[in-house]
Amino acid sequence: MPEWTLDIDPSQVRVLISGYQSWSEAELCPLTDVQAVPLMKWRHEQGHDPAFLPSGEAGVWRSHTVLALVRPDGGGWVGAAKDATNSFIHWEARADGNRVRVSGTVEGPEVELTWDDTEDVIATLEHRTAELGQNMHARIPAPQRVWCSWYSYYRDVTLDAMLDNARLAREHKLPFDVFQLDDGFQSDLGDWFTASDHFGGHARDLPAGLKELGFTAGLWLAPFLASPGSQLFADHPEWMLRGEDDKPLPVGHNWGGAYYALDTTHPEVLEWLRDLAATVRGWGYPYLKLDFLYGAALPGVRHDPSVGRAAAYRMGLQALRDGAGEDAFLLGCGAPLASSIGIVDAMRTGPDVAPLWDEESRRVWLGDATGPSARNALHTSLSRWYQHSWYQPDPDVAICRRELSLLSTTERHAIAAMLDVVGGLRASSDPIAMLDANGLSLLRQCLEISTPDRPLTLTESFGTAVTQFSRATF
Ligand code: 9PG
Repeated sequence: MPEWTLDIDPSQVRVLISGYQSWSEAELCPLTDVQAVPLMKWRHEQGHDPAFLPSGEAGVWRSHTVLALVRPDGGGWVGAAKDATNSFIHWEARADGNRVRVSGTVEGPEVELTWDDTEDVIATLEHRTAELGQNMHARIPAPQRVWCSWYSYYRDVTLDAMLDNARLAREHKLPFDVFQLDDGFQSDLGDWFTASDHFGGHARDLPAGLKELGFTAGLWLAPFLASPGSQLFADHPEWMLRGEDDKPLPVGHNWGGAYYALDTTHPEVLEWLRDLAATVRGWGYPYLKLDFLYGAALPGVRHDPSVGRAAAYRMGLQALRDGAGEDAFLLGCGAPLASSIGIVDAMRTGPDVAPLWDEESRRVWLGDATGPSARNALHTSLSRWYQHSWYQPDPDVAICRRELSLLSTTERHAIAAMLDVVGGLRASSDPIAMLDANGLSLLRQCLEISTPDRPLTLTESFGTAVTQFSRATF
């Protein structure tokens, strides 16, 4: 395990960490602070790597893939890795008296770690993460402008609501590329081919109508999950990732209870995943939002015990890519970040946006900043600006409506500004009928792709924006 001892007073240093998956916190904090760990243990898997949780000790910070220490003059140290294809990279920085100790550990096949002493942390982090992106053959297609059903209809989405919004978007000449149906169309988690009672049709009925209106059809799936009540689980209990007790491993709590994950080292599971992606592609969905992907990467007992969990994740993701086709647009979500480079086209880079600014009780008192809120989404996506060289970042939706929202005008504009700074995908979920003239004009602004969209070299002002949005200011 490579270790470094730095002769610097820990109180003079800030640490930039990146959490494990999309929803995990990324932040710039004083090294002497405490890295929060969710008090509710059932929240651990959903926002963290349970095998590498924050320690909860003051002055100890854990990060995935990259870690940076920043002095007040902007110089400092950057830890990164040359490859993350089949390995997880765990960094830890620890205040130790008048010094700081750093360690880097590789879980999986050995890969080369880099450790730079630099005058310019931002430039070095950009350089090292770009190198990682190149080594893993990052896919960085044109950014898409997406209407997504989740943040207004949630699980009650209907076929009619999708088509009504698409029609109105066309009438108002809103420049969306994709209309994406989210969670709620399917009968159960894992039972993607049968419709829910309320959807009012079948997911395969939607793409033709969208195409007529000039939009690409997008579909949400949580392809690695199965609920205990699903037909998928009843038919194939042997496909599940298991715990040491040989029972299917609960990998989170949502949809009213616990759910399981597929074991992506099982050849039949890989075949199922290829078939799933190919089938929905055949329905007319070339854009897929692949969610809750972390499930396949959790520690557990697998069909093929010789495959590490990072490699197991990658096999599952590759099967989806193979089924969807090279030209499909894949958006990762709830996904181990570096492990997805080269397979996904875009990645949700923060927790969900919500029509409220902050949920302080959960973030501060329960130690869980992975929950949905505009503040958590902004904060984390901004702290991951360098992931531009890994895929198109998706900082999640703008919220331009005034109805069904607790956001103030300033807060709505803060989200719009963040989307412009982060770049990548531009998305909205507002029912178009709810937007007045101001709402429509803000939405148009949010859908505008700035030129150049991706800051190839960071300007000073961008660095300042990241710093301003750091925890100290919030
Ligand atoms: C659909 C949603 C939307 C959304 C995704 C994801 O930790 N959690 O319990 C948790 C639940 C839902 C969630 C994220 C975390 O949202 O990010 O855009 O697709 O699923 O269910």
